[in-house]
Amino acid sequence: MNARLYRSLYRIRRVEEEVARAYPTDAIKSPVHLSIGQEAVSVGVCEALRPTDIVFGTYRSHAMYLAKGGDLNAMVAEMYGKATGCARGKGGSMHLIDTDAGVMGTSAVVGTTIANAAGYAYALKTRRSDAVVVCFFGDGASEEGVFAETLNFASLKSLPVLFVCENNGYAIHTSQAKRQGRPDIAARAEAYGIPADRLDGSDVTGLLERTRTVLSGMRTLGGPHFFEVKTYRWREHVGPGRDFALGFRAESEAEPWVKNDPIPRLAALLPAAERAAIVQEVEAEVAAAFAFAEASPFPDPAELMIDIYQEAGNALACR
Ligand SMILES: Cc1ncc(C[n+]2csc(CCOP(=O)(O)OP(=O)(O)O)c2C)c(N)n1
Repeated sequence: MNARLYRSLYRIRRVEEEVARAYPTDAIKSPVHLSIGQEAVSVGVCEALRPTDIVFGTYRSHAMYLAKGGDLNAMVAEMYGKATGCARGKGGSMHLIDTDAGVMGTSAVVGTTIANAAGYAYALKTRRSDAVVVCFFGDGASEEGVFAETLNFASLKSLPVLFVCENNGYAIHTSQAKRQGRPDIAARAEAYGIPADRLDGSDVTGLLERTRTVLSGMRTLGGPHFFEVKTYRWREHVGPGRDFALGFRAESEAEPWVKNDPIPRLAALLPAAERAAIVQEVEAEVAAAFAFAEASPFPDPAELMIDIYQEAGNALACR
């Protein structure tokens, strides 16, 4: 299992480092919100999921998409605005989808997918499916009205949804302490009667084990669960760089998280040859994905009016 977790974490880290490298060349046609430093949350949780389980995420969801098995080539091509992208080049980094892998969607609008996830869980319950839905969102999203409304509804209807709040302590440049009267987000879930855990986002194995336990209960008994996972964003809110020079947070705050990075910690547990083989394989896969994106065509102009919403009265062009 260590090798599997290491591979998944290392792969996501390397993809995002390559995104950061490519970004200044303008090959990437959408803003990027990197998960670097937060990968273990997605990997720990998604490793416990079945292919038929469903995830919803935010604009910061490269890690979730890949951890759930989303197609790497299609993700990179999407960022490049190419026709081979997972949203045919129209959505960019913030709107990733791979329904075959159970990645239902991500959104630029803070909080949107919290309600989407509950809706999907409601449908699963109605169909008596034993699949579950996991919804990833940030601490800032917990300030949206839809958060409170959805927790209430999920509790009322006993929906099979695991809410995962990735609490990285910031919404853009504003710390949680400057935004929330009571920082204990898990307690808000408990107030709706939803059992909640407060977890460490650096502990990928602990996250995996806890998710497995919670999901086995959820598949048989139903009902929502809530994780508040403490984590830390290493890069700027949006873009490939660092933002410590802006003064809203100190680099010393990041240091313990960087020191506790699960990637080198897991690497140290693997035999050198096994680690080297994983690195070689991942490097080749990542390079191939960027080459695929580079070589892919841009969408045909005729695609502009396909798969979009139109005003009532006009035909909806849809595949
Ligand atoms: C409804 C809505 N309000 C405001 C914004 C602007 N906005 C974009 S990201 C963001 C911060 C959200 O922070 P958080 O939920 O903690 O997620 P993180 O970026 O830390 O992953 C805000 C306010 C938005 N995109 N959507």
